[in-house]
Amino acid sequence: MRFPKRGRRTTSAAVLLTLALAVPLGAQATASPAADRSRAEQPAERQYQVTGADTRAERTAVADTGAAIDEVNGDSLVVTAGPAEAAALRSRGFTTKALPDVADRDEVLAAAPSDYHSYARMSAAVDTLVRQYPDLMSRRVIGRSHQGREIFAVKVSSNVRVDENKPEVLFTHNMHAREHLTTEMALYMLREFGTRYGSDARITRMLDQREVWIVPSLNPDGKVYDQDSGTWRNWRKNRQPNSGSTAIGTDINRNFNYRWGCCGGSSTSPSSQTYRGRAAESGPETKVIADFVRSRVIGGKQQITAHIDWHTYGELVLWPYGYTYADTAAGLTQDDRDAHAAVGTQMARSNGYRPQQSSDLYITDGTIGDWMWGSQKIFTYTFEMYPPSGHRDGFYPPGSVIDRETARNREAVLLLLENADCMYRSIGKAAQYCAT
Ligand code: 0X9
Ligand code: CA
Ligand code: ZN
Repeated sequence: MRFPKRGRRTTSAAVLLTLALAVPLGAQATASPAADRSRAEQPAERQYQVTGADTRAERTAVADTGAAIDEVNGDSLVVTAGPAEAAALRSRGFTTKALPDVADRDEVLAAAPSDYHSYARMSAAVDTLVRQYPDLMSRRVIGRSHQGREIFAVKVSSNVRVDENKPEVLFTHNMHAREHLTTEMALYMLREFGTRYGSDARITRMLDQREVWIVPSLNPDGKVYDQDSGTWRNWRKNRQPNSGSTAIGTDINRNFNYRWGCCGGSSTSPSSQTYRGRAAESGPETKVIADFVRSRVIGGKQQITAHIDWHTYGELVLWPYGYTYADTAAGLTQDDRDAHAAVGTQMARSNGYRPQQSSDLYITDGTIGDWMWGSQKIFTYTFEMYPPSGHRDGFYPPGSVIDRETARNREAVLLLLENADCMYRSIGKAAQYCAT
């Protein structure tokens, strides 16, 4: 990721003062708040361009150092790594080139933190929508983050106060802190459902026949940390301390309890971007969403049939598994794989993203997608939103793209909802799998 030069300096004296006050006392000896911050939290964490890795096996070797792969561009990758991961990359024969430093970010990024809803503004916007459409939307706190913030779900359906017998569809957003466009995607969907119910035939039908759950932020602590100081911090993980280490955070998307840590797709090191946590579901945010999904098993039957976990970036539609290169594996038959691929490909045709199995990128383990399918048999997709790999906007595109890039996924969302009553219809096997 390269950052556009913008001549704009947004760091006001007030912001600098706030930052200085937010820094732990022991770290205040040096002059620059940005330097203090990175010394106190994640020393010298930065993005690198890595060359020499052009196969999925080599990308998995890169990921195995504990670096987070942010981009795949042919034989060149962009990763976020600390010094240990960068050294490991070099010792394995990869070439690393440092990209512009995190501390300079506020001067060069196209997006200002105020271009995106903060957690507080997002929560207020959701409250307004729920008040505006009380028969269609309700908000429920499903648990709390490490720092005690509310993780909430919005249910959207006709007759919303009654738990009806309709296929349920789940959308989770912003598990990775810096992926702010995904929270905007949640707000877009809520606005679209609210304003079009009763006038748009497809939306009306879907909200009559499905119960939709939208979780706009799975990682409120990380979002606040990344956005609310006035300068972006390129933060990914949650904000949970790790005992025996000064490094903060667990990667929620390596912390789920299906083949957790099995396959070299996550790190045991707390300083890594892909730290898997001390145990599966050790991250409170992981447990909150897993408990919520388990709570949707009623009379022995999982009510949720389909799920999208929204991320940025790369413009991809991904399906399970991530822990293995194999197309089929335990609990994932050829028909399961084919139905995932059929609906995934349809959705990708509608938004222009690239459809593929998750492990085609690189091996990951303990992800939400592998757990959703492996443990709950919920059809599940990871969407990597705008921009495409190699684009300078990276995790922080300017606010001017939000409307276009959220509306771009309207059709994909409707396609998933329309298939959610019988995902196997997409491969012509409704009679075999969905007879009632
Ligand atoms: O590595 C990740 O967690 C995701 N990419 S991101 O750049 N947003 O961090 C991809 C996860 C895909 N894996 C599965 N769905 N199994
Ligand atoms: Ca129900
Ligand atoms: Zn992500």
